[in-house]
Amino acid sequence: MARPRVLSGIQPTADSFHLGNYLGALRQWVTMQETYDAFYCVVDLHAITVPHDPAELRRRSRVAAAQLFAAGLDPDRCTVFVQSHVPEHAELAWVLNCLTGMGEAARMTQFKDKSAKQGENAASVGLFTYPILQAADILLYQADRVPVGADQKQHLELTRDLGQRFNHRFGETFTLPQPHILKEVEKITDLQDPSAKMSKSSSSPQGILDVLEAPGPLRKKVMRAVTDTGTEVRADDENKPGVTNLLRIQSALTGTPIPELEARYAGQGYGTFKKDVAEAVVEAFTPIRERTEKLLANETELDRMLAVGAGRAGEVARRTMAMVRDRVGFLPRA
Ligand code: AQP
Repeated sequence: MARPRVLSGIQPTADSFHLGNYLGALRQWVTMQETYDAFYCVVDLHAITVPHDPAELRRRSRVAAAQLFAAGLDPDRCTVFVQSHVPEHAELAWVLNCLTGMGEAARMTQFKDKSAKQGENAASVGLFTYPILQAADILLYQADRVPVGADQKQHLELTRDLGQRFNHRFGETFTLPQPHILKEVEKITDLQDPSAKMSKSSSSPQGILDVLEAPGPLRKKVMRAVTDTGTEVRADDENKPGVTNLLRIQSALTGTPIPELEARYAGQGYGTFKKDVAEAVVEAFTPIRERTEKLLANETELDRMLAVGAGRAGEVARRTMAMVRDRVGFLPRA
């Protein structure tokens, strides 16, 4: 029997992925390559929905791809590619744009948040239609599952609605995807503001742990993470959101259940606990950083790996788009 298909993407909008990306997405990508027919992309088309510098985008796209391979994605087990190498993403997005209501798109909270930051009139139409491009990414590969963090739930619902609408109007074409969200790591929060998600665009440098960061600063940031005035290491989202976030991080990184961690640090205060969290982070990130540096040292080989991925992704994308063109009523090219 064919393996179920998985698709997920990540934006090349920073010089490094952060712990939220790693636990909420990347680590699951690595696990899922074993049991799924997995497609993972560096979504550079999404990255230009906000103002960008071309040279920086090129550099960050390679850094993103290198981190994916360094985190354990194996080109023999899954397909890793750059979104703009497969033009069908943009083509399908156009078709889906024409099926999306203005009000429907306007309800997307990520657009509201991001455009509020830029000033409503400064935000691009591309930022507005971002979720529709994301729907195209997913539907193009007929994905059964999409591993994401909690922030992407609403976009996944839109994807299902658009897929269903297309199927209803033009005949069965798309698989409707299910989100794949791990409850324990669906929202890693900012170390300085545990009410907000850890985020490259809105976290302060002290609030975010970067995968490519050196051990020294990583340790310092964890030690300075906001906790609360008590001393008890206990999971309690309401009263101890900072400690709870650190417990989630340590539990996810070491595979130790939270109650076991609570028992281990009983009566010890925050110091030892934070030190151990910092070590767990450094231990997880160091090999990824070292492998990323090696991969980036040979750009030709990295670009070749991405070309192989684009070749495989393109085959699937072309098959879906041929069907879409026909169903929509576009004239075949003689
Ligand atoms: N804090 C988080 N906790 C859990 N999962 C998270 N993800 C992001 N932040 C967290 C997941 O990472 C994947 C890649 O996301 P992206 O490239 O779309 O980046 P993002 O969501 O835009 O990440 P940021 O840091 O929040 O960037 P900005 O600030 O630009 O919006 C997704 O699966 C996401 O759920």
